[in-house]
Amino acid sequence: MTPGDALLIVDVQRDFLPGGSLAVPGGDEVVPVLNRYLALTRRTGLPVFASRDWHPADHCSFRARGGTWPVHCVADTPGAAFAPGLQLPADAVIIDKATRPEADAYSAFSGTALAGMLRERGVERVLIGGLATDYCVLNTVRDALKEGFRVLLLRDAIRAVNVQPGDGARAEREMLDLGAVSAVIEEYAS
Ligand code: VGL
Ligand code: ZN
Repeated sequence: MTPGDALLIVDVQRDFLPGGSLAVPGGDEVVPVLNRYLALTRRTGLPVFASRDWHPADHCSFRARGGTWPVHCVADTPGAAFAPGLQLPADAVIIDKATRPEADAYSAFSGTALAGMLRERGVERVLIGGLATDYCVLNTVRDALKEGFRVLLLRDAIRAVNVQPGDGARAEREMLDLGAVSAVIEEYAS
C-alpha cells in the first residue's frame, strides 16, 4: 500500500453472513482477512471507505415487490449492521447505497458521492474486498475502473452468492479482464 491508495470494503453486513437473510456462503471468512488489510491501513495512514446496502423496508429488490431477493439490509435494522468483529476505524467513511424504494444499486459508486470523495483525497488506486463477488463487488469494480481509478481486487477477501454455479468465478474473470489486478494478503504481510 502506497500514498494514493484507499481501502474500500463492500457490504460486509450481517444479512450477507451465514445465518443472515441473504447469506453468502463463507461470507464470514472475509472478516479476519479484511481486518489484516485494515491493520495495514492503520500502519500506512491510508483512508478506509465502507459501503452498506441500506434499503427501505419496501425496497423494489425484495420478492414481495417482484424483485429477486429476500428482504435484506433494511436501514437501521440488525441485519444491516456491519459484520461483528470487522475492525473499522472510527474515521472510516460510510457509504450508504440503494437507499430509495424504486431503484436498486449494486455499485458503491451508484447514486453516492464516493467517486468525488476518493478524488478529493487524492486516491488513484482502490483496494476492494467484501460481499458479494458476483453482485456488489463486481459492479463496484466496474464503476471504479470507469471512473478512472486503478483497482486492486483483494481476492482472499471476497465471496460469491453463486445463484448460478460459477457466477463468482466468472465475475472474477471479468474484473481482471477489465483491468483490475488481484492480490492476496500474503503478498503484503511482513
Ligand atoms: C448485494 C444482492 C442484493 C450485494 C446486495 O451486496 O452484493 N447482493 N443486494
Ligand atoms: Zn440489496
